[in-house]
Amino acid sequence: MTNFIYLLGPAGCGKSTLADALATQLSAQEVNHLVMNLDPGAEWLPYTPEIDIRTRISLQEVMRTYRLGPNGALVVSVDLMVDHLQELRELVKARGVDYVLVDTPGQMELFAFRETGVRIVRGLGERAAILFLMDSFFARRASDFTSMLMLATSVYARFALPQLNVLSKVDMLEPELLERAVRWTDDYDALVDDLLLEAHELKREVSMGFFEAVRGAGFAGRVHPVSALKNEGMLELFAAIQRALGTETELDLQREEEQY
Ligand SMILES: Nc1nc2c(ncn2[C@@H]2O[C@H](COP(=O)(O)OP(=O)(O)O)[C@@H](O)[C@H]2O)c(=O)[nH]1
Ligand SMILES: [Mg+2]
Repeated sequence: MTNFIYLLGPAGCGKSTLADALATQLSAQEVNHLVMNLDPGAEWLPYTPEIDIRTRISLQEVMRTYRLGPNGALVVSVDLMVDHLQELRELVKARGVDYVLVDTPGQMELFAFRETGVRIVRGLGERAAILFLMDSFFARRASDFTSMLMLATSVYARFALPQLNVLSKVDMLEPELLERAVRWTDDYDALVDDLLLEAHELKREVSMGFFEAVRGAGFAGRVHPVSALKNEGMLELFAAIQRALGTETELDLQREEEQY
């Protein structure tokens, strides 16, 4: 059965770059996969998608037809994707791959917070997981990090699928800050301690509210640090994906054991 892995996260958090790096990892492990681009507005991609929504929906054409600017046209383009669902499903089926890496629109709200996203995810196949990317830029301050966890939680609430939170671009983060961010998700007390140190009172209060919501939802778990640029953390991330989907094989388990 085909497993769909959706890469989701705010604009510029590194979805497309990670899709490329993860695809390289799967090739190295000889895992049968393909990459699908569902961003109709992508001007350039770091990989060549086997299935590409841009060959079916043209942003320029939508702008002309509906007399819209680029932002409005993007909203319409994403909504139009639903009409291509059947076709996408057949394309995937014909390829018979084990994994489909799905790159989603640069602006996550178009996909994550519109009905279209949920319909596409439900319609493509039931074996699916979400990678929610949090840019390392937001791991510099406990309040920013908590806001990202809140966003991750709201995505989780919408899709209700196995979800891994990925800390992207860790090559941009000093080792001690990376360690601290991972600790925040291992031990929420550490996160609360740092939240309480925030100078801005209103921010502190709002962040504590977010934190309670995140803890209440109870899914967030440990962040998975990666650098798509430096190809770091890919093996571990794929192992975590397999665990989340329950698709790990004996060989994978062996490989993981060798890692430690
Ligand atoms: N330093 C660093 N930059 C990255 C990494 N991944 C992506 N980027 C950069 O972040 C920017 C946005 O990446 P992109 O994959 O297009 O983000 P998307 O909008 O989420 O698809 C690009 O300039 C990438 O080169 C990474 O692991 N490390
Ligand atoms: Mg992208």
